[in-house]
Order: sequence, then C-alpha cells, then structure tokens
Amino acid sequence: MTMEGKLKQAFLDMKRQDAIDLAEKELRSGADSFAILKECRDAMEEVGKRFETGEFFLSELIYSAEVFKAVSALLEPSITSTLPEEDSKVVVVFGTPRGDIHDLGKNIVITMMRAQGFTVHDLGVDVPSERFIEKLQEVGAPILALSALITPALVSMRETISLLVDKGFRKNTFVIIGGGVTTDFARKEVGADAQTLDPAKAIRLCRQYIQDRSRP
Ligand code: B12
Repeated sequence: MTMEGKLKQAFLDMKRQDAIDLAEKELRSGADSFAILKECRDAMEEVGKRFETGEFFLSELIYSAEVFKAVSALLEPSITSTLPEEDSKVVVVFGTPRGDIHDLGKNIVITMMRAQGFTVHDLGVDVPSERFIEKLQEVGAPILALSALITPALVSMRETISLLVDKGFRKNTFVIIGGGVTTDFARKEVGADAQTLDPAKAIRLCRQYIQDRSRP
C-alpha cells in the first residue's frame, strides 16, 4: 500500500497514533502539507460515506474528528509557513451558521487566513443570523465567511444573508461560503458572492475584494 493509502486506512481504522506517525513520516519525506491535508479530507469523506451506509456510527464520526484534529495540529506549522506572510488589512467575520456544529474545515481556513495577516473574528459554530450581523457591525468587517457541512445549514446561510439585506449591509459586505455541502448552485440559492472549498482561493478572493471591491 502507498503511504497515502496507509494514512487513509489509519483514519478508517480509527488509529489516531498511526495516523499521526504516518503524517509525520510523509512530512519528513518531503510531502507537501496541503497534499497530506487533502488525503485527510478524502479519508473523512469516506468516513462520512460509511456513516451514511450504516457501516459506521456516530462514535466513528466523533473519533475521526479527533484523528483529524491531531493530524492537522501536526501540519499547522508547515501549512502556515508555506504561505507568504503579508500585512493585510483584511477583516473577516467567520462562523458556522445555526444548526451546524462542524468546524474542522472552518478552523483550517481561519488558521490559513491568520497566517496571511487577516484579522479573523471567529464566532464558532451554531451561530444565529443576528450574531453575525452584530459582529459585522461591531468590528466594521467588510467580509463575512460562512461554513456549512450539513444541508439545513444552507437555509441558515440564506437567512443570514437576507438579514444582511434587511439591515442594509449587503452592498458593503463580501459574502463567501465554503464547506463540504456547498456548491456554486448553493451559492446562487443562498445569495452569496463566492463559494469555494479551497482555502488558498478563498484568501485570494477576499484580498481581491479588499483591493478593488471586485466580486467574482
Ligand atoms: C467529522 C464529522 C462530524 C463531527 C464534526 C466534528 C467537528 N468538530 O467538526 C461530528 C461527529 C460532530 C458530526 C456530527 C454530525 N454529522 Co457529520 N460529518 C463529519 C465528516 C465525517 C467529516 C467533516 C470534516 O470535518 N471534513 C474535513 C474538513 C477539512 O472538510 P470541510 O469541512 O469540507 O472543509 C474543507 C473545505 O470545505 C473548506 N471550507 C470549510 N469551511 C469553509 C468556509 C469557507 C468560507 C471557505 C471558503 C472554505 C471552507 O476548507 C476545508 C479545506 O480542506 C463528514 C463527512 C463529509 N463528507 O464531510 C460528516 C457529515 C458532514 N456529517 C453528516 C451528518 C448527517 C451529521 C449529523 C447529523 C449526524 C447525527 N446523526 O447526529 C451530526 C450533525 C451535527 C450538527 N448539528 O451539525 C453528513 C451531512 C449530510 C448532509 N448533507 O446534511 C456528512 C456529510 C456525513 C454523511 N455523508 O452522511 N459530524
């Protein structure tokens, strides 16, 4: 089995220490930290599939998150150091909307944004729409970033963006969404400006917006 195959297998076997050791070995052998991160994400997707088919239970879902946290903590230094640090004035309000408590992907994007000098106000998970608006107003942030992993969170995203419109903030706020359940179709449905699963692309889009107020 290839090293990548082994890492995925360690996730599926719920072997936390093996996953850590394998990721460390890959890093030492010069593998790209983003490639390792992608392997982990693929493994998590497979965990999700097995959960859906009834092969795995909630306990596996929970434990896989622990394995993911351990491996991503290990990758964090190399992920943040591969990005050129920049002193940016980009201010972002970030959160997972009401009803959704997934935060692993959100936390990775935030880590990468902060490594780029972005100021990120992380509201956490299960965030009510009103809270997002309050925070945007309080800190004067021009960017709202929302993460969704479960379908009902798309409804919460739409609610949040509607409230943004009602309160008169929509025009001056760049809204970017991401997370496993989002697609470009979902972006249109919820009324966001941009959607991506790629943290590096998200960083580029936010920076572009700050530079020239352009929306993709
Ligand atoms: C781990 C996990 C959990 C953990 C979460 C722990 C945590 N701290 O986050 C726990 C056990 C809590 C959990 C609970 C549940 N889960 Co769950 N979970 C997963 C699993 C296996 C992995 C998710 C993950 O972390 N992936 C890794 C990260 C890195 O990927 P990511 O989040 O997509 O992030 C990447 C990009 O999307 C991007 N990104 C993320 N956010 C953002 C935001 C912006 C702005 C941008 C630009 C980019 C971006 O950055 C990352 C870069 O790699 C998925 C399977 C899957 N296919 O995703 C199911 C999954 C999401 N869960 C699912 C379900 C059903 C549930 C439960 C309802 C189960 C239950 N019966 O209780 C509950 C819901 C709880 C709730 N109310 O939210 C379903 C959702 C189905 C759906 N469409 O609605 C999935 C898809 C599994 C499945 N196939 O059935 N889960």
